[in-house]
Amino acid sequence: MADFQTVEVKTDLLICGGGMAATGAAVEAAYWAKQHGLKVTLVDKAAMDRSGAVAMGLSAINQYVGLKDGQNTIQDYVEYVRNDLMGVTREDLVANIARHVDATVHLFEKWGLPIWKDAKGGYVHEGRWQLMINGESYKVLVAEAAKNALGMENIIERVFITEPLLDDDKIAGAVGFSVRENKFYVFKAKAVLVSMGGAVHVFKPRSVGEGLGRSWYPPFNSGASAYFTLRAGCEMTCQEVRFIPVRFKDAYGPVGAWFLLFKSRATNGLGEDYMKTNADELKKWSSYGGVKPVPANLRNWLMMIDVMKGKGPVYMRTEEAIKKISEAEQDPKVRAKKLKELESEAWEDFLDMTVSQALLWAATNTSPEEKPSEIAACEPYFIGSHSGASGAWISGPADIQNDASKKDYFWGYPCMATVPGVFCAGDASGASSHKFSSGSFTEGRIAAKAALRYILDHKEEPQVDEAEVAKLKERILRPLDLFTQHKNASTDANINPHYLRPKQAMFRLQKIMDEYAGGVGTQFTTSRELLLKGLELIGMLKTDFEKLGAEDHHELLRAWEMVHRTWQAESHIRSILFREETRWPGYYFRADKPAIDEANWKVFVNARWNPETGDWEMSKKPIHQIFGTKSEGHH
Ligand code: SFD
Ligand code: AMP
Repeated sequence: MADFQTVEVKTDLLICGGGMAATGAAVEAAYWAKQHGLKVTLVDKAAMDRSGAVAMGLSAINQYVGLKDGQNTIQDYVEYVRNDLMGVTREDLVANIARHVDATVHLFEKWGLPIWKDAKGGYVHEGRWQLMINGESYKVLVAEAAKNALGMENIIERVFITEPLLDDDKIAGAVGFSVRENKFYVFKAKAVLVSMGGAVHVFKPRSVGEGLGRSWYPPFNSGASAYFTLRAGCEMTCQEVRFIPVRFKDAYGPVGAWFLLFKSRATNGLGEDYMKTNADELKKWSSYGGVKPVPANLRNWLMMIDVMKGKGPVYMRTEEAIKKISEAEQDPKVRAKKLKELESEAWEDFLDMTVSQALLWAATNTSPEEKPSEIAACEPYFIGSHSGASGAWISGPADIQNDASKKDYFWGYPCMATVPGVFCAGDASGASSHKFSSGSFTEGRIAAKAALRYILDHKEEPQVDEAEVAKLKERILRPLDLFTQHKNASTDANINPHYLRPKQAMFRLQKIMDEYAGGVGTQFTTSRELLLKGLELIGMLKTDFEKLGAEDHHELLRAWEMVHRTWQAESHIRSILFREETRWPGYYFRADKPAIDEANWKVFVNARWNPETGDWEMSKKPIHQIFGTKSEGHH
């Protein structure tokens, strides 16, 4: 067997991941742990300074409620999220983050994040909830805060968390391996905070060939949160709610600044504004078609209708928007200055968070003030923190509930999943969309505080079955052994009867998802029969995973990332299959159930893999409205 030393780490709270939620958790946990003499350990598969979704930086903070300035109320935010997700949201979770998120943003500013200011010293808003930042170093900055709080001696980088460890029906820790050294890690913990992001490259991406690997959400988000919680036996929710963002085509530059800050239109190839020409379609989608802003999936859908009719390409009218703003200035000198300013803001928007979009502009001689740029719907992503909703089913807070919701949504510790001791935040927790970077950090703080409270209430040391650990070690390192043993069986190491390389497994998964589960290649359309066939093929892929081969540490990471992604894929298919309606056209369309069905399906779809039987358990969970709607006044 591959010669890996076993390293045992005993801790109280194990934070898995080093992204926005995990750094928030580290800052908060350090504070409470010091008071109670508890140990907190953070493990990231990469280097925290540039790991996860915010690696490249961001140009906006997308959740800021502005409670103190009376700009908005918590109910306003809850309504916004409820409408955007076509009625499917946990209002207790959304509100809990919304009431704390402003304080997080103020901390970011204190730590040195430059937030744009207007002439009066107020924040410059991109839209109602979004603030503009100079955010190239956003991640470095929050990582620094986490490191200062926790101390480097409690942070382990470049270790890939692979599997949960259980003590009967509660969590006992996790195992993983170093991606640099021959070390296998066994973490024993009283509570584990899962914050390992969402999942990318489950579906075939639009970028193939020379562009392969590019995506909007980062490829390093590879389904670890979903896998970990599923394998621990946690109930999951909204696993059918994928996110398909509209992005600048081919390099995935975000559109928010263009739509909201620059107030740009998007038009089809004939110059028509599809939001206007296709507006009648909105009436088909219950009351959600009439809300403002139009839900993200419906905005996608109105655009896709034109694409399917052959009315593409679709353009972001950057030249028109810039002209309109600069021409509002009467003085030619002021106008020229404004034009320069807008031009540099446009480039910075991409340079702050999607550098390759700026490169693509340069490479295609695109000056945004002169010509429009193509936009397109991306491949589907799993991201509980943006406009998707997939993740673990977690307890809400005690105090934001009504009688009915308290029964279904509260089991003692905010952010705790249905398996005792497992806490989730950011992309890892479901049904609380629109947290983004600031809300994920905030949820990490909430989860960490609750996890430490749980540890104080449950002091017993976790019992770990050492025989089980030995088995896991053998299984996790097996791809290295398989490769070493058999690599000379053929002349090309990629084509070998004894093993499958992770990249080949990736192509197979992506082809299955694209063709059977509604990817780009099928215009996001699927049906019961297609899904059933997809499930059969996923089953075979999972069998073949026993034969994954890996040449080195890095490829071992790739191998396990594929296993993780595939579990996300399977729970997605099972959840779309279970929900017999089309609720989010523009995210996916069930051709055999083409309408929304408020009477039967205004519910959460939950999925659980039973670790004892290996069976999947699907269920409906009620949606409780805790906050009112504007017309009824505030509750
Ligand atoms: O414009 C393991 N996001 C935006 N949020 C904003 O607030 N403003 C924006 O401008 C945003 N935009 C945006 C965004 C993301 C991206 C990629 C782009 C643009 C191009 C969204 C936020 O970034 C997102 O909501 C949060 O980052 C989510 O936080 P979290 O913690 O759930 O995920 P993470 O930050 O990616 O961190 C994941 C961590 O887990 C590690 N990890 N560690 C150990 N073992 C394993 N097996 C692991 N697997 C993963 C990762 O290394 C990482 O540290 S805009 O488009 O809307
Ligand atoms: P994006 O760059 O698309 O991720 O958008 C950033 C933020 O702006 C997110 O909160 C989006 O939900 C929001 N947003 C983007 N486009 C629009 C739009 N056309 N109308 C309303 N909100 C939008």
